[in-house]
Amino acid sequence: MSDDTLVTYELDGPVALIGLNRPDKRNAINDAVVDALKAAVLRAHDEAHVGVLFGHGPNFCAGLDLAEALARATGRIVPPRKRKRHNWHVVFDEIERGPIPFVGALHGAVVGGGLELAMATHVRVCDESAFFGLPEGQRGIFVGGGGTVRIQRVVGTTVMTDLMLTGRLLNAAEAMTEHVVRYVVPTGGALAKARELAARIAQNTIETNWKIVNVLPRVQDLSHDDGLFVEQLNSAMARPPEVEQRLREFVEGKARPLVAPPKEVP
Ligand code: 1HE
Repeated sequence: MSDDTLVTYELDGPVALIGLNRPDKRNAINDAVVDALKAAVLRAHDEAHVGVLFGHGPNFCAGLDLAEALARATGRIVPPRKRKRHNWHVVFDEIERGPIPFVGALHGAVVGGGLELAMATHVRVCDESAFFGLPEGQRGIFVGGGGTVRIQRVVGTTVMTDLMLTGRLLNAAEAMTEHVVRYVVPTGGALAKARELAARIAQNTIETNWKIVNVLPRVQDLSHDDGLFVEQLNSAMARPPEVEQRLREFVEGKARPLVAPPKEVP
């Protein structure tokens, strides 16, 4: 069951807009939020070509709900009798390795589990208000939303260890340097930029988008030989008819031009 007030869902043409909606608690993630997020993500898989994930209010997400974590630590929430796969892992994997790409629109706090969630999205935009960190060390806990895998692979062990041991926060520019985000925009502009990027991504074929988000992370984990083999299998997969149409459009000079690079070199 999911609570659709905790996570909003809106379809804008081919783009699903999914918003964490618990601003009074800085969009901290409790079990009900994870369930609602899962429902929204699965709905987007069925209805949309691209998803945008954002936070309502002044923050993206303050991570794990520490009040619920305390209730669990003190036995007020009884753990399930069977050890199931961690629900965060299940949902974040649905985002990262599902059928459609996700764009993350980040602002304010993007910390702890909030950063882990953000890193499950494929293209990440932040505004200048955003700050990033892993305060788990200060709370006496450890990352549990896939951060050891997703964050460490992007920023490297040195940076992640520093973030976790010292509790250091990164600003937007530093997050850009560490590849946590790919776009930085003025404060208040992250969602608009994410929607612009999502609309552009939605113009790719569904098939290519699926390959980009599913083949790349898996090949990253393979040897050189196995990676090339998987690449060959995927590029030789049966192509839907729209591929021929797109190739023809280019050959006949009717294709959309490539996106122009910025004029100024940063
Ligand atoms: C929360 C949470 C939360 C806020 N769980 N309730 N995450 C953290 O260690 C970050 C904890 N949060 C903060 O450091 C700050 O709240 C913020 C920097 C994000 C925002 O500061 P601020 O001044 O805007 O808000 P606030 O006054 O600190 O909090 C407002 C309310 O949100 C307050 O509740 P209220 O009922 O007293 O109004 C806070 O208690 C509540 N709140 N953050 C629960 N996280 C699967 S492993 C993942 C492990 C982790 O994510 S560890 C990192 C957890």
